[in-house]
Amino acid sequence: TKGDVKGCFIKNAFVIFTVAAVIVGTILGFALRPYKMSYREVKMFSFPGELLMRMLQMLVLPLLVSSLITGMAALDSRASGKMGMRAVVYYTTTTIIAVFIGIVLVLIIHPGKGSKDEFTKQQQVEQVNTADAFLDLIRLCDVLSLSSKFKTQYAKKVVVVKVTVNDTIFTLNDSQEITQVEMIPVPGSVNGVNALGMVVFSIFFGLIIGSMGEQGKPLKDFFDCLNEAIMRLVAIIMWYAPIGILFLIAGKIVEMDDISAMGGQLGMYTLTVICGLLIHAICVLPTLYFVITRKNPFVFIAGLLQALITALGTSSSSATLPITFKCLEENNKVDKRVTRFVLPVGATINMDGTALYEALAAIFIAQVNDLDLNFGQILTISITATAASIGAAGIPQAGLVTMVIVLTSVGLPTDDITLIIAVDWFLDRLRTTTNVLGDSIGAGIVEHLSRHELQKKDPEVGHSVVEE
Ligand code: DAS
Repeated sequence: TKGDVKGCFIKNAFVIFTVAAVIVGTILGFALRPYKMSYREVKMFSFPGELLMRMLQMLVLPLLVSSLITGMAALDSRASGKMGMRAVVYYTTTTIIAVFIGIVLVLIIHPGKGSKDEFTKQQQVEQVNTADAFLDLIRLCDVLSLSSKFKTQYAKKVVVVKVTVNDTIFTLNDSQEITQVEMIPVPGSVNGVNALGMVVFSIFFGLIIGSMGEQGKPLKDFFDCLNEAIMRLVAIIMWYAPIGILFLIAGKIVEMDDISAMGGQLGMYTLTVICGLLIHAICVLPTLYFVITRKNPFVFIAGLLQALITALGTSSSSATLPITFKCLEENNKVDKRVTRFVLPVGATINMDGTALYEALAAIFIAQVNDLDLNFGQILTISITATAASIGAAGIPQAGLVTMVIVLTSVGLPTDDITLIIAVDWFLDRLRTTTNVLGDSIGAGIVEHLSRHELQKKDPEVGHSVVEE
C-alpha cells in the first residue's frame, strides 16, 4: 500500500543518509587536517555534532525511566522474572565469551612484544622541560585552594600538560594555550546521575505499579504517555542525526593525533582489538541469535544499521539508546514490553565490547612492561574486566576510566593507560557499536524465548520482520 511504500522509503532513507554522513564526514575530516585547526576552531566546527550528542543525552534518563517503568508495569512479576532471568543469562554468557576472545587474541598475537622504551621511542617521546607558565598555573591553583594534579605527558617533542582542577582536566601545550578542556567521566553516571541506580529504582517502581492493578492505572498511563511523547521526540531528532554524525566524525578526524603514532606496537594493539570486536560482533552474536531463534541474524542487524552508526558516531551507547529503541520496535518489530525492559538494563550493564577491550588492553600493558602474567592473574583480569564493563556507564571513554580497576587488580601501572590513549577515541567507537549490537541481539533473543509469556498476556505479540 502507499503507506507501506512511504514507511519503507523513510526507513531506507534514514539508513542511506546516515551511511552517507559517515563517508562524507570521513572525507571532510581528512581534507581539513592539513589546515591544522586550533582547538577552538575544531570545537566550533564540531558544534553540530555536539548538538546531536546533547539532544540525545537529554532524552536518555527520561527515556530510561519511562520505558523501564512502563515495561515492568506491563508484565506481571512472574513473566518479568522469567524475562529478567533470560536477559541476565544472556548478558553473562556473551560478556564471558567476549572477555575470552580478547584474552586469547592478545596472548596469541602478543602485540606488546618488545620493550617499553622501544614503545616510547616509537612515539618520538622526548623529555622536554616544563615551562614556568605551568608552574604559575599550579601556584594559582594553590592560591585558589583548588585540588590540582599535575601530570606531564611528553610526546612528539611537545610538552602536553594536563592540570586537573577539581573534575576538569585542562590540557595545555607549550605555547601556554589551553588546547583541551574535558570533564573526567565518572564511571556509572550519565548526565551526572547514577544510571545503575535509576535502572534498579525504575524496575522495582514499575513492578509495584503493575501489582497495584486498577489503582496504579493512572500512573501507568502517565508513564506510557511520557514514553510515547519521548519516542516522538526521537523521531524528530533522527532526521537531524545524519548531520550530527557527519560533524562528529569529521571533527574527531581533524583533531586526532598524528596517525604515525599508531605505528608499531600501538598499531598491532589496535588491530588486535579490532579483530576481537569483529569476531564477537560478526561471528559470536549472529550465531547465538540464529541458533536460538532460527531466524536470519543479518536481516535483524540490517534493521539496526541506524543505531549502530549512531553508536559509531557518538561513542556512547546511552546516547544511542533512543535510536536503538526506534530501530528494534519499528524496523525489527520487537515487542515493546521486551525492549522497554531489556534495552535500558542492557545499555547500562551489558557491554561486551568494553569487557573484551579492558581484558585485552590490561594484558597488552603487561606485555609492554615485559611482565608475564600467570593463570591466576589472567583469571583476575577476566573477572575484573567483566565487573568494570558492568560498572562503566554508556558514555564516551567510560571503558578507559574503569580500566583502572582491572590494572590495579593485578598490580599493573595505571599510568600506562596513557600509552593507549592515542587510539582510544577510535576503539571506543568500535566497542560502543559492539555494545549496542549485543544489547539489540539480546532483545531479539529474549523476545523469542519469552514468546509464550508474551502471548498469554497479550495475543497481539510483536512479529519479527524475518517471520513476515
Ligand atoms: N563508550 C562506552 C559506551 O557508550 C563504551 C566504553 O567506553 O567502553 O558503551
